Amino acid sequence: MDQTDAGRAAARVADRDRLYVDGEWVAPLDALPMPVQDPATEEVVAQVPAAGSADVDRAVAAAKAAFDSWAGLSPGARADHLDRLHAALSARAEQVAATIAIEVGTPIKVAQRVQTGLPLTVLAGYAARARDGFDPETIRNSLVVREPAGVVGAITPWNYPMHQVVAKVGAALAAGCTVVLKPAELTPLTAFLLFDAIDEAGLPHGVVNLVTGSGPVAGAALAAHADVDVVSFTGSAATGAAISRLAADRIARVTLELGGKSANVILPDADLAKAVKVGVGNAFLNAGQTCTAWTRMLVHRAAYEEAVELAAKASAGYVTGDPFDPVTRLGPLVSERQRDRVRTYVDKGLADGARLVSGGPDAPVPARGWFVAPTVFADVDPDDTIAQEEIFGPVLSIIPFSDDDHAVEIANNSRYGLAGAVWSADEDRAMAVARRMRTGAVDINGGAFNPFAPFGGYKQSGVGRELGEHGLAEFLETKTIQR
Ligand code: TXE
Repeated sequence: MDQTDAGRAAARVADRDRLYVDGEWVAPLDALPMPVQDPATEEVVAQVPAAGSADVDRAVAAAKAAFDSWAGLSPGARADHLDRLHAALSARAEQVAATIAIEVGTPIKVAQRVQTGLPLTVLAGYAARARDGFDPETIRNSLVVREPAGVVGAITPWNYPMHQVVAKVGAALAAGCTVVLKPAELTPLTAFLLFDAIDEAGLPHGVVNLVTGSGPVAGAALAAHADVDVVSFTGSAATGAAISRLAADRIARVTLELGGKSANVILPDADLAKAVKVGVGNAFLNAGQTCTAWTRMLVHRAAYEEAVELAAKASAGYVTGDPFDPVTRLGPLVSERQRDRVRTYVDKGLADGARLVSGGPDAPVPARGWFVAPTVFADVDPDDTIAQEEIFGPVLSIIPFSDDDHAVEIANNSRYGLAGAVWSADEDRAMAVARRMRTGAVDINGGAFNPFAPFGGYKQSGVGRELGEHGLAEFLETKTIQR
């Protein structure tokens, strides 16, 4: 057994033929088997159920039946349950990271730190938050209380399969809601591990339920379900719009975390080497399959050619390969479809006349697995397809600007508004640019991601916020009691 086989073995991947409903692993009512593939080997590693609407109905009924007693528990008692879940999930951390490396293709070290460590931090945070309780507010003669919003339908994508699930489930449970989760069909194995932990932690029956299956069948049935009060979705803008339409007929609350095309603005007085290095790392994290990725690097003309050279060199230094090889920094794309999609964008960049400075269609990649070489384009027109559409692959576009106003104009020339960055030796100047960017988050000089601060988008990047107090608010109703 070589090193990569040993790494894969830690995931202990097996077929799963049950769903988790009403506190038990149950046989599906009308499921077909659905394959899960390892994008680095292209092999089918497991089969899981692709459930139909009858299974969604049964799971929603269980969540509805459990709601009153879960909502009626004290927040402290809910915190005890979340603490037990945190302990059970922590005990599986190594298995979770290896499973994510297998089904997403994330390099194992990133899978451990970002894909596994981060959700554990978020879950611990929500347990602690529930323990603090929800004190009523007094406004003149009124008492304003916050109450759980009801049954939550959570629909999640494949790029950060544990984090995106925990951001929803942790907040919903802390708030007193009950949940049905429909995870992405490409990465259901991570969700099964969470539910193994839920089962071990002994959460009350029906409080949290798992239905695996396709988006158009199980996902749509959940979003359209009359007894789902809140639909919490992360994924593409097109699917987010479809889900909003399904929820609109019954006026259900919808929160959407969608795509991005974030700008990394490097002002002329910035530490250029650092800004470019961190910027390339951000754009290529998880093979570029990150909604907040800074996929547009905006550089002042005075430093532009130097930045292009630095970025090309950094990109060429990325080792592409098996996620379980410790030297790998760039794994495969999650699926053959995603790989083909990214290749199409690279071809489009060339056809539109962008200057290829690293990677591209002819750069070598492993023969087996759905790889795309890390690719950097310079001289990208801000209106070009590769500067406008979310590619979701390791493709960086570098764009020159002439002054701060011009940088802001290019940064905001996007239908998205999820994240971004500004680099400058002058913090006031960076802050002024950050404030003008129409986006849900901006990092100044490499400020680190804060999992307790609100996360979400302007414009077509979404509706609502996740994480921290703002994320919790999406799962709470507000009631005014006059006295
Ligand atoms: O996403 P989908 P896909 C972007 C990224 C990527 C593109 C396509 O640009 O290249 O989307 O990815 C469920 N009713 N992001 O096709 O379709 C589906 O089963 C209800 C950005 O994989 O949005 C899965 O659970 N549910 C992003 C989830 O939606 C439906 C993360 C996401 O899948 C459904 C992922 C339907 N009709 C992709 N159709 C981010 N914001 O991080 C699908 N689903």
